[in-house]
Amino acid sequence: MTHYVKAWILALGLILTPATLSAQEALPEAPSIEPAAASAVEAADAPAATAAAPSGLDPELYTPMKPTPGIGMPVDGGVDFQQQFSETGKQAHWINNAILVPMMFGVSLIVLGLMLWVVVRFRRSANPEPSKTTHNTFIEIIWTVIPVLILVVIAVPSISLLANQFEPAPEDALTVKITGYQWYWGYNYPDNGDFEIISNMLSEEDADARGEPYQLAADNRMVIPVGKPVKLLITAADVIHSFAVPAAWFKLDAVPGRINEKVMQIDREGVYYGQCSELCGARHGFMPITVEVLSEEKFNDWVRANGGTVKGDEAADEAEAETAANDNTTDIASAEAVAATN
Ligand SMILES: [Cu+2]
Repeated sequence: MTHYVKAWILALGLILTPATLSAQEALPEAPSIEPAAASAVEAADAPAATAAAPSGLDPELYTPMKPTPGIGMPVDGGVDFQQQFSETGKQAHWINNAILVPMMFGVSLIVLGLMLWVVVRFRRSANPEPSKTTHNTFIEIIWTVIPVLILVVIAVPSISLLANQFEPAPEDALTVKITGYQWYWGYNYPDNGDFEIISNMLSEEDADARGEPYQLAADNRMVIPVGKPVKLLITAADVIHSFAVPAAWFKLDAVPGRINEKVMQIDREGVYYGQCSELCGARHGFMPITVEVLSEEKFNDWVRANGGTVKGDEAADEAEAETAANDNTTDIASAEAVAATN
C-alpha cells in the first residue's frame, strides 16, 4: 500500500517539476512590470524597489538632474563611441580614431588592391606561363618588417592606455562600493556613513515622465562628484554581472566573492547611462545604470538628503557642541559667582 502512495507522490512530483520550472521562466516575460506588482520573491530581493516621488528625497537638497540628449547615452544611427568625459576615455577614443581605424582602412585597401592586381595581371589568358619563383629575400623581409612596425605603432599607445586605466586611486579618493544583484544595482558610500542606494529600472511611464531614456533610466542614481577620481569597488551577490558606463570609459566585472577595483572619473556634470554587460539571467537587459555627476557641494547635499555623513559636517557639529559646552560652563561659572556674592 505505502508503495502505491510513494509511487503516486513521485509521479506527481515529476509531473509538476517542469510546470514550476516553466513558471519561473515565464516571470521575466513581463519586462515592464511595476516594482510594486512584482512577485513576492522579487519584492523581497529589492528592498527599496518602489520610489513614488521623483527621488523620494528632500527636494531642497537634491532634485534629479535632467539628462542632455545625446550625451552619456547611445544615439540613433551612431557608429562611433559615445562622446567621452574622462581622460582615459579621450585617450582611447583618440587611439581608435587616429590610429586603429586609419590603419585598418589602409591595410584593407592595400590587400584589396593587391588581390585585384593579381587577379587581373596574372589571370590565365594574360599569363599563360606561370613563374616558378619560390623565394624572394627582399619581399620576405618587407612583409615581416612592416607588420612588426604596425604592431609597434599600435602597442605603444595602447599599453600606455592600459596602464592609465588601472592607475590606483589616490589615498583621499571617495570610495563607492557597487554590488550587482539579480537584477538591480546597489551602491554603498562607506566614506559617508555607509548608506546604501538601491537602483531599479524605471518603468516606461516613469522614464517618460522624467524625460529619461527607457531601459537606461533608474529610479535611484549613483551620484559622484565631478572631476575627481572615485574608487569603485565592484562585487556581486549572486552571479557575475558587469558594471559598464560607456561615456566614462568604464567596464568592470562584478564577481561574487571577489572585489574588483577601478577608478572612475568624469570631468563634466551630467547624467550618464550604462547597462549590466555580463549575461546574468532572465532580466539581464533590465538592470540599467544611471550615474549622476555633481559638483562637490551638490554631491554633499545629495549625501545629506540620503541621511549620509559629510566629513566637514562632523567637524562643524563638534565645534558647535564645544561652543555650546563652553557657554554652559561660563553660565555655571557666572551662576556660581552670583551665588558666591549672595
Ligand atoms: Cu547583471
